[in-house]
Amino acid sequence: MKELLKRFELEGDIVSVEPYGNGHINKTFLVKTLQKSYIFQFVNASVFPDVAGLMNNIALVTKHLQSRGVPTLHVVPTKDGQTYVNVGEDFFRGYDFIENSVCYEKLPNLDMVRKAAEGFGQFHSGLSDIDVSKIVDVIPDFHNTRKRYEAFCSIVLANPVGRLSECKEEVDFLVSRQKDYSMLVEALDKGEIRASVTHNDPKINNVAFDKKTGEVACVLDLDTVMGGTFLYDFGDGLRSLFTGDNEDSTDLEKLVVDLDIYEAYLDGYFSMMKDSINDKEIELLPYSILVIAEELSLRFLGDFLNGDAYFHVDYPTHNLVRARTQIALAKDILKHMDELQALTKRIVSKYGR
Ligand code: ADP
Ligand code: GN1
Ligand code: MG
Repeated sequence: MKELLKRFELEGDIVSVEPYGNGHINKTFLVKTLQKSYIFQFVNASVFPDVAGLMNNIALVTKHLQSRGVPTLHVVPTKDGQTYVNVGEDFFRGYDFIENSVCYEKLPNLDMVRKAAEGFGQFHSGLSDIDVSKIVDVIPDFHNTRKRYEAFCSIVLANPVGRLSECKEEVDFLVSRQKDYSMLVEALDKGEIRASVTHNDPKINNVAFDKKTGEVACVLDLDTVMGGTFLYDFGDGLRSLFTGDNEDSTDLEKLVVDLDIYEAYLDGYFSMMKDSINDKEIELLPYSILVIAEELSLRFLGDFLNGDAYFHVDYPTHNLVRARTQIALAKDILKHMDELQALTKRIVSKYGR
């Protein structure tokens, strides 16, 4: 790793390199020199084959956000002016560490929930006038839930590693919810909801907070930024807040929809985006959490059935456990849907909608 790091423009001599964070795709390291800290990552090229397109997206997005006064990541250039180096099949790139920042798996209070939502609102409004035609689809159909379902069905039918018998009940549930999978995709195709440049992986641990002030320092993890609907981001932010630090837990009783978190998140997001959300989008806000929880269930269970080819796993049933968590959450969202809808109406009416 020290040899690789020598190829980047770093300030000062390296004093330490240690593993950092707990993402499911990249391998992340905190690199410290005498002067500064950096985040370096091996990015999985089988997940992100178009490295040049991905890094170009990040360059465009960070430049655009800076020009709009929105704090964002800074890529560390290599000594020959590139944004990454190839390492075997994968690639390696770095960012300045956001100084005095901290990321949470679970937010300590509702005020920070609201702030995280404002941060995503600011991120979306900062990107609202970026030239979409220049942004590459790094993972085509990443949030096309209908296509995710088709891929899932193919894996179920093929049962390539013989695990189907371990998850019949979960498969039946996901098949029974088929009508949900077209909800957002169809509205987007029909133009009922707007297409825009979105984050696509807005888990709560992808928001850096300032350690001292508790304010949002910046939105991280920009690999999946591409065209879509903000509704998948809205739903995924809440999904990750509801699962909290339990995405890998077997304690499904803890997985409940928290209406206070929903209220704080929606209020924070709406306060930033109230003038650019249409009526159909408002109607779909609570459903977006259901759809993303189901989509992620399809992805985790599909990966389990496919022999864990995509997500990093620590033990053989890890993806099954993750799928069960998302299914439990989807069921709880269904149970609370009327309350979520009523709450949505109440909150948006505060803003004259
Ligand atoms: P992954 O795609 O694997 O989730 P991330 O880019 O989200 O990778 O990085 C993993 C973790 O590293 C984040 O959750 C965050 O805690 C930390 N991190 C990433 N980039 C930075 C940065 N520039 N400054 C501070 N912390 C960071
Ligand atoms: C992955 O890399 P990470 O952990 O931020 C995944 C997301 C999932 C998430 C579930 C590129 O995100 O789509 O929602 O796991 N990222 C990719 O925890 O597939
Ligand atoms: Mg991340």
